[in-house]
Amino acid sequence: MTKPKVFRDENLQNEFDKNGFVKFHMFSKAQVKLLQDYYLETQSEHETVIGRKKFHATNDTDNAELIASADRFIKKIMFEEIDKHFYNYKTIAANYLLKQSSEESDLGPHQDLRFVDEEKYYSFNIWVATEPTSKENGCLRFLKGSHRMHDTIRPLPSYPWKYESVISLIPPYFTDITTDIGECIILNHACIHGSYPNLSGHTRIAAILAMIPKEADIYHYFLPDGNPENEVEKYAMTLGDFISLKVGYRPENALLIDKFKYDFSPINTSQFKVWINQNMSNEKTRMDKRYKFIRSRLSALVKSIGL
Ligand SMILES: O=C(O)CCC(=O)C(=O)O
Repeated sequence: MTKPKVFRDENLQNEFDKNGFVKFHMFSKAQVKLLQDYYLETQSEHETVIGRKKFHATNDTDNAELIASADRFIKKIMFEEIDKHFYNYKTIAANYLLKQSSEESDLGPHQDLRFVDEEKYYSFNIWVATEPTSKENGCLRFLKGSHRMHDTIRPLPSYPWKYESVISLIPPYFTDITTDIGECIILNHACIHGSYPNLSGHTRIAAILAMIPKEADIYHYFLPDGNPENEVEKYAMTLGDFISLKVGYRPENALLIDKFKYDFSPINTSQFKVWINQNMSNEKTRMDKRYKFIRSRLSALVKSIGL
């Protein structure tokens, strides 16, 4: 089934549909500076969580006033540009994402929460950093096309992740996406992605805005703890419900519209390898060549020292 389009530029839409992410220039230096200044003004309120998290978001603070005000500010700046690039969309919530300079700020392979019926729609983030990003300060990395691998429900507060069983096999197939000032990455929440640890010596700041196609309904999936049958609760959400949502708790005022048992069984290694072979021939060839190169260098080294 064809999913509704949201990009005005057909090439960007096609790349996003194929890979699960796309990068392009969207913001001016002045807009990026405003996003940075707002963060710096609210830094101490954001950093109340850094004792326990080196990668953190505005939402993690549980400070309803800060969450609402950051949401308004990021949207104000992003709305100056969004309609030039997108149509037929609606927005969910905006947040800052902060990577403290620490080995512990690494973000391993994951998918984001699910907000819509993904058989018909998709949800995505506009992600923009306030400085150029690279491997050194924690740029994003993607498993190209992985949003099309399997249907997955990704509820809160936690769930058995379908790809946990193959998580260590994923990073070699990641594609790193660096960005310049003003470039944004549009990422499908179902695409497997991660980011490097930030080792730059200062905090990497990014702002995100979550969006969905206009006709999609917004849901929140909740998997209560101590629930061996994995019965998922599905809530119809308003934007206000998201702003007041406390991580780990049911939404307070949203309507429960469905309860269903879901099969969270993990993918196995051979299924993953089949998918990689079918979908990532370029990356696989690159890895095979690298492996052969390293093997030949090692054997030359062994010969040269007469072992
Ligand atoms: O900002 C990052 O380093 C990671 C972003 C991310 O995982 C996300 O937006 O879902």
